[in-house]
Amino acid sequence: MTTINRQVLTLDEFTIQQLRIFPRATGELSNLLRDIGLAAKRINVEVNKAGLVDILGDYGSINVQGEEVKKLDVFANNQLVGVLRHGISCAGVGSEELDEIVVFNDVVSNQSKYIVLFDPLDGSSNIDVNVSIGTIFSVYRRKSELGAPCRKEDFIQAGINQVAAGYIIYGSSTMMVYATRRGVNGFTLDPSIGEFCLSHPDIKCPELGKIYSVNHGNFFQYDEGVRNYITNCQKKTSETGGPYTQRYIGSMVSDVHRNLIKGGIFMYPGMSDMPEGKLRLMYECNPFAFLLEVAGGKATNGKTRILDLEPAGLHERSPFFAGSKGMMEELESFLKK
Ligand code: P6P
Repeated sequence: MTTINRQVLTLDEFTIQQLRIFPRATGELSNLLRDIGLAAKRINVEVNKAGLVDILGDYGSINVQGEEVKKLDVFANNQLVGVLRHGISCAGVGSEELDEIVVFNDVVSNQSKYIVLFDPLDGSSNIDVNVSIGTIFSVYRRKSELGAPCRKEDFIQAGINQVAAGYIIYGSSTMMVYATRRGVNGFTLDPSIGEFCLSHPDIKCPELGKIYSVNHGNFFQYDEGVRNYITNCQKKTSETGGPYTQRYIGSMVSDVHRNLIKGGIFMYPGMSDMPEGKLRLMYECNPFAFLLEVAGGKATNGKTRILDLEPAGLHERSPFFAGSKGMMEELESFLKK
């Protein structure tokens, strides 16, 4: 009797299963998430070859297929724009790579009720040292009327309005993790079948943790409350036993993913010469804040809940503190002093 492989749900099967639970759903969001998964699979192929670029030809050169080899973040951006433009669920996109929004403005796209913001390849400076990097995305329902092209105000919305948000981490394995209001689920790419398979159902961020993530190189540029909290992390044993440990990869997707799974706090504070910090509100802070809150964590700018911040533009920055609820509350007690 041959044993049949344990049946695991693929991303497609999972999103369709969710549709069966909500018969009134149009399926647009499920289609959109599958489109992002398709773009991620194509990006994954190129990211995995990154080390070979010198062999295959430098960026900007012409490869054996006669195509120009693009910088990976430009390639990733083009994959996401292309798949979403040719899908049936997205009216337009905003990208870390593009100054302005891209309005798809065709009959089908204009009828689509969603818009997507993304950082196509966050941490791409880590590629040439083979550190894990990622794609971060954020989905909103448009505010403008269906049938007309989407507009800038469809993109400038507070994070609390997000319908879905998530990331793909191109690491030792490639995972797509996304949240809707129903929960956070993680899918690991099975290269043998080329499908994302449900590997981490209903992810919850542990309420307490032992990991704190921050760039110590900027320590003396942080506010006093932040410095006092970091010093506290170095002194105290965590409630979960043992001293805190410092883990910082310098790739947001990798650092936040680890802390989501294991428990921990990630900080990119404002600094004396960059009071708003480095991370972008619309396509780095908001998606992770939404996902972490659905998973039971918290995310603030040090004063205000990230999801309550009213953005003024596509590319504004925000200080970012996020992770385990208990650790965030401990941080807040230091920031209030
Ligand atoms: P620093 C990568 O460039 C990035 O945008 C995030 O992925 C990462 O968390 C942060 O910058 C690291 O910045 O200043 O600590 O190198």
